[in-house]
Amino acid sequence: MSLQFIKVNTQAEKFIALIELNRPKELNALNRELMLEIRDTLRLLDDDENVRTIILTGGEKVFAAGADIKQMANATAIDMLNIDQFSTWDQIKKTKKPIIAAVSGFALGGGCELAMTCDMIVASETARFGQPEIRIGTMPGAGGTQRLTRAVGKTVAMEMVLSGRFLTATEALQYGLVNRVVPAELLIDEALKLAREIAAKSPVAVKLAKEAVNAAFNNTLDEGLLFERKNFYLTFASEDQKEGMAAFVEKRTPDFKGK
Ligand code: DAK
Repeated sequence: MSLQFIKVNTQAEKFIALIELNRPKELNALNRELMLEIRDTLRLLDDDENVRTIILTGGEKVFAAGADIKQMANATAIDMLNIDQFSTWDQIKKTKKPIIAAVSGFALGGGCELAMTCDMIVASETARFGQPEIRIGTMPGAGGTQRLTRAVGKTVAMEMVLSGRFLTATEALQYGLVNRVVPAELLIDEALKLAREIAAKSPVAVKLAKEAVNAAFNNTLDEGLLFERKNFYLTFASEDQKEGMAAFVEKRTPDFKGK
């Protein structure tokens, strides 16, 4: 697959794939073509048994400055409906393997939403998170009123969405939007460290556990607990569960195969 707006590296480290947004002059503005490249790449990586964890990153100055305003500026509501960009975003959400966003600089609008669609966020000290759509006469359209509110709570989300105020990395950490904040030069190392930790676990259990955590957002507690229980039972159908528990008993490191 030839890629124009992103770079993909599956060789940097065993079991880890790195996707880098690559539209630096436009501050990684998320045009439709870039989003399609992300969608298609994630589909491929999700099917690739040599990949267990995915890192999504941007540049040092900017993770992504949002959807491409120039591409959207003259669109009608019906254009937006027909283009149906949501199906592209839905594919990101459907990815079974964990995705870590490594964010440096601006993550704004669709950029913030893209980071929040990932499963975890490692941020550099320079990261800035915002939903500034209100400044250009619109509002978030890809989760900025929903995922952000669940992450940081109503009052902070309301301020960000209605005033366009950005959060610093420290604030994002304080409000629970990101997992950790590190110096910019350590961002990828830190994301790799987290990815490595996850990639060393059973890929079967990781997928089932990710699904169960996500179920907490869409279900009542009882439904979520039932979903969790079924996935827990399912791990006992895997060789990895036998290997993991045998390794514990034998006091050795488990060798998970994803079977
Ligand atoms: N789109 C297009 N071009 C952008 C851009 C963007 N979002 N952000 C920056 N650029 C371009 C600038 O126009 C400029 O291009 P040239 O003038 O050089 O041709 C170049 O990148 C450098 O930008 P600046 O000169 O502005 O750089 P500064 O360092 O001065 O400022 C900034 C950086 C990030 C603060 C500023 O560029 C900025 O405010 N950018 C816009 C941020 C923003 O409003 N983002 C929200 C966009 S709306 C949906 C999914 C998602 C969305 C909607 C629907 N569906 C699934 C349907 C999301 C919507 C949005 O994100």
